[in-house]
Amino acid sequence: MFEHVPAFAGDPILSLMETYKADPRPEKVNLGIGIYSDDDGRLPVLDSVLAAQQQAIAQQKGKPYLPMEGDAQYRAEVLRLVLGDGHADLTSGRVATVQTLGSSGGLKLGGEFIRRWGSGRIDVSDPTWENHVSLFGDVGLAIAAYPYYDAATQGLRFDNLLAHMNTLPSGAAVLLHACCHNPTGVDLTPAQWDALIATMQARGLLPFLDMAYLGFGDGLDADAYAVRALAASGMTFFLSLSFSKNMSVYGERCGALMVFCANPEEAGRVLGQLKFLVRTQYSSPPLHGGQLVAQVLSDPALRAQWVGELQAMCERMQAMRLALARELQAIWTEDGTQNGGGRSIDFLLQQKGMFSYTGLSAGQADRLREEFGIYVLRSGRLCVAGLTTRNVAYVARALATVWA
Ligand code: PLP
Ligand code: TYF
Repeated sequence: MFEHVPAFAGDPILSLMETYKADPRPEKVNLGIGIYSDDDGRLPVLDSVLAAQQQAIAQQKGKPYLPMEGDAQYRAEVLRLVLGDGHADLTSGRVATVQTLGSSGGLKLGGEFIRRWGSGRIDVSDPTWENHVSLFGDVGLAIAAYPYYDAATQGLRFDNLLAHMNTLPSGAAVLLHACCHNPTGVDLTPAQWDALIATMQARGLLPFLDMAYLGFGDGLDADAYAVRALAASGMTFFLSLSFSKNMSVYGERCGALMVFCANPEEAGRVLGQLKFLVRTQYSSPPLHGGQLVAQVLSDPALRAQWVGELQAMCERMQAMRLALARELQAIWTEDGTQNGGGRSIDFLLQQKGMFSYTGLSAGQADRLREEFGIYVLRSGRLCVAGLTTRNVAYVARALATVWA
């Protein structure tokens, strides 16, 4: 019956993870997938999340279905997190919020809404997270790329980006990474966000923010700059949020889709259509993870504990960026090539979030994997959160070798 079904080629990132798992070499290092591990190479359960879990078990209230749109407290808390206490849009009623299965779920739901009720087109950054293209393409949106990363300067092609916005038809959606751009780690400055928002507003575009790394850049408030600036502009926009990384709850599938509408009446209709999409796909989100997130965010003591743990994760990633840069410098000093023959590693310290976009070619990434058991994406994306005090010197040595 299914002779005609083609084989799935596999997701490039998840397939690399499988290859890593099957690799028998004890010295192997996983810098492919975007997962934070501690200095012992383990995936942490945050103490704040564990405390919330213990409370949830102690107060066991049964396992009812959640509403289609998710838990009310969870939805209120995610909005308070991204907007900050006291923000007018916490009570304006113009935001339609749905608890989703991670940001992946929020992107898919938002993408489907845009196909049905929006322009049917979305532009994504060049480059972007590979799954943006698969996911929006599968929904049936027309996808194009806007200029973003400049390999020559390891910075942003901001003028080209703005110029591209001015070519888009009114209503076109634009996927933007709210902070800690995946894969490049190159973000807009607040002034650039302001200019971009003004351009998108003048053009009548629909911004769609993807926020998978809130708190992994410059802190919770600074990382929310784009959301708050868009909210202040009064524009209609989408925001898909993830707690996978910043609460280390990957498999719990905790996210949210927020649609900032023109007014409460419109938000009510948008929420209704989102609920229809949810009802016809999975009916309601899972209970457990969202309970933990809502508890951490609403209990002041747990929230403070979480903020501290988030900061510690950031400090560890920063320390690993620095350690890798120092190890490379030491190797290059020792072999007399001075900066690896003019190769700048400033990017290691400048790029934000979990990833470093190294400039490694696909062939060099293959060599790292084959010769050293070091797994990075073939785009050259390296997850700094997989570096540890134990493996960083080994990784530096391997990088220097494939770069030589
Ligand atoms: N968006 C971006 C840019 C990501 O990097 C990721 C995860 O790596 C996601 C969305 C999806 O994360 P999740 O579905 O776990 O929330
Ligand atoms: O490393 C990345 O960019 C992601 C990670 O269900 C990921 O692709 C893996 C599984 C998943 C969501 C995101």
